[in-house]
Amino acid sequence: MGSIYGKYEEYLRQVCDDLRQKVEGYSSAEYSKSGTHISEHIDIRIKSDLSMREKCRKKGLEETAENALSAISDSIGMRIVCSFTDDIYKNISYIRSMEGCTVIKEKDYITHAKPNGYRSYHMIISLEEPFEDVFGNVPGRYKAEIQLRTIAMDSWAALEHKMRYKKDIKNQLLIESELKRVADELASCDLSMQTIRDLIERA
Ligand code: 0O2
Repeated sequence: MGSIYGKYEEYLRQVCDDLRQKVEGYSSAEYSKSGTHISEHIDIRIKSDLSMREKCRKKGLEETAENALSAISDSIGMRIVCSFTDDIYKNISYIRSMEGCTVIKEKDYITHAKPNGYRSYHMIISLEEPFEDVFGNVPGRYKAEIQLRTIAMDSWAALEHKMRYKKDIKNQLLIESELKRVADELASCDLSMQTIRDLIERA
């Protein structure tokens, strides 16, 4: 069986490169201006063929390139991890202003954390690119999901994600409430670290 992305796989790689260059370019420009890093690290990936097929099946969609690249929004996934909450919002403003970028959806799980304690800012964007998309348009449009988090939010999400796959364990409810407590404590630390940075900048 060939890749679900078919001939678009090559284009997806180029969209990833373009997005990475834009976001990293912004980071470098900010560093040159202020001497501080607006992001701690940036990851970008193309959803694997296997995961994309599984997602299509879960959503009751046929396993086609059209569905993978239009009905599903995270064939390209970027994560921007920042030291401070303010930096997340600076990156968001930059992404909104990027040339050829249209924001399709935003979810602020930082202001409105999920009930389990998950915090992150999610954006679904569409990028105009100089090659064909699944609808045959040139220039074409490609979707990407961007998750923006602090280091603390990222550590919590990584650990919680690992533990989510361990079913059939004892004390499930206690574990969930402890995870939520830790998420809230980390959020409080993020707030304190932001306040400390503001104090240092004002001093
Ligand atoms: P994976 O394996 O990480 O790719 P929607 O269709 O928009 O209503 P959806 O698709 O659940 O709802 O979107 P949402 O809530 O924006 O979540 C998308 C991604 O955010 C998830 O991708 C996770 O990566 C991450 N995420 C959301 N909630 C949680 C959470 O409670 N814990 C952790 N660790 N990550 C979370 P996938 O495709 O579900 O999973």
